Amino acid sequence: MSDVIAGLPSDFFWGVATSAYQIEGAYDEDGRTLSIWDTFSRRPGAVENGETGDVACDHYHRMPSDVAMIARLGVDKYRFSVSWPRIQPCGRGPVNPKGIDFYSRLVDELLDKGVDPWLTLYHWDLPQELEDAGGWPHRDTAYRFAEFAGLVHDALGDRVPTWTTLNEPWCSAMLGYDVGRHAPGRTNFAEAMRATHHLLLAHGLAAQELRTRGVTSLGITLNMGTHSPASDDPRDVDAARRADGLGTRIYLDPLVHGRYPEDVLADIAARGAAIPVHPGDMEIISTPLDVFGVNYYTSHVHKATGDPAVSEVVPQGRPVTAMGWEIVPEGFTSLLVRLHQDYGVPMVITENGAAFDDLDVVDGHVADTDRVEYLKSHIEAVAAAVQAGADVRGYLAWSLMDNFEWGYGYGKRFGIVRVDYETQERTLKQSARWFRDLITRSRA
Ligand code: IFM
Repeated sequence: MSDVIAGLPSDFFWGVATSAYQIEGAYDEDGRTLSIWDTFSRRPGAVENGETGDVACDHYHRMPSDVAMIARLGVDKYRFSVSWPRIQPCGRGPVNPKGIDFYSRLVDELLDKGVDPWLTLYHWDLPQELEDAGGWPHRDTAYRFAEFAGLVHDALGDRVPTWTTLNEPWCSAMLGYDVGRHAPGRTNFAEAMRATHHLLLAHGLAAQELRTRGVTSLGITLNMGTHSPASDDPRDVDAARRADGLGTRIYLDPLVHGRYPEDVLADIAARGAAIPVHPGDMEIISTPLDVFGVNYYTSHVHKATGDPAVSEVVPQGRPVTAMGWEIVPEGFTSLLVRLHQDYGVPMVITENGAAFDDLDVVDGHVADTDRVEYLKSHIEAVAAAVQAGADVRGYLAWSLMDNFEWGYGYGKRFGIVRVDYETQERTLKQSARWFRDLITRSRA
């Protein structure tokens, strides 16, 4: 056990994370309107078994007992997201009092139990009306988001110390508008590039809004891994460069250096698309960050195909999680060291974890030893990065509990707490107990 945390600073913090659509349910209660995920999940074939987030973990109704469970894990922080259509129905106009009240009570419960609230403003649940008006490819959506950020801060800013604007804009832009595997399910690369820029603009505008209101712990969360070439063949090297360009640098270069990378702009232009930059946008997007959130699950090795827009991901023969994602903890170390060297912003691991096949509860226990191993090896990888000089301040496990895993529905379980979706009973898995003990020992 001590090996895992050796090498981490004494003030390193620990937490668990969730997102609104994945756990709340209550999709049509108390004035909430539909989000793009409510619509998309009803599209035949979009989500396995036709599942939706209508009920999910019923967290909306079980919040106090869920917070008590979080507190029992001994974590410092709980990262959650707010549902835009619950707080500001239709994405415009005044706040819905019942919607914001839910989050106000959540924040109070957390503070009462000694857990710091960490609020993410957008984890993929765009109000459907804003999608109907053009969605993220439409510039106005960025301004609507900044307005939303201000409204949320008006209500919760006195009690929430840490604010993340967007979670994984790559998924919103690429999976939502290019690949079509996520809501809203469009398949148009040019729209995805417009969405990418407007998501970054939305982040920058919201960051400015929050800064003027005095927020001092502010950031964005990206999903990343390493991208290596399968061989020295220049075509494979180029395939890895492109994947890193569209996966990492297209976000971090504007955020930190205030410009898009030239090679990425050229790749985009070669595909007949463009980034719609207006004068002043890059200054807004590069509003300084206090904390940069890193979500890590796996890393990739790329081989070129005949199509420069598509690379083949070459399996390396490693063990995989239930998602089919290879387990590559050393990629985590390399990624964090590289991010530190190239961008130099203090980092927090805002998500890391794994889905493994569902295990039954036996005598009150869920023996998820594979998840314990995954978490252990990845926390060790973070410690190795810290030892190599990376500035990483904390680690939040994904996820607090099993939940709606987007296009996979409820079949993929990432929780350290098991959820029985029939009864909504929560059971701490072995991984939750292990994580709790790790936190206790790290304090000692
Ligand atoms: O469940 C998701 C989460 O919503 C965003 N990051 C990746 C997780 C696992 O796929």
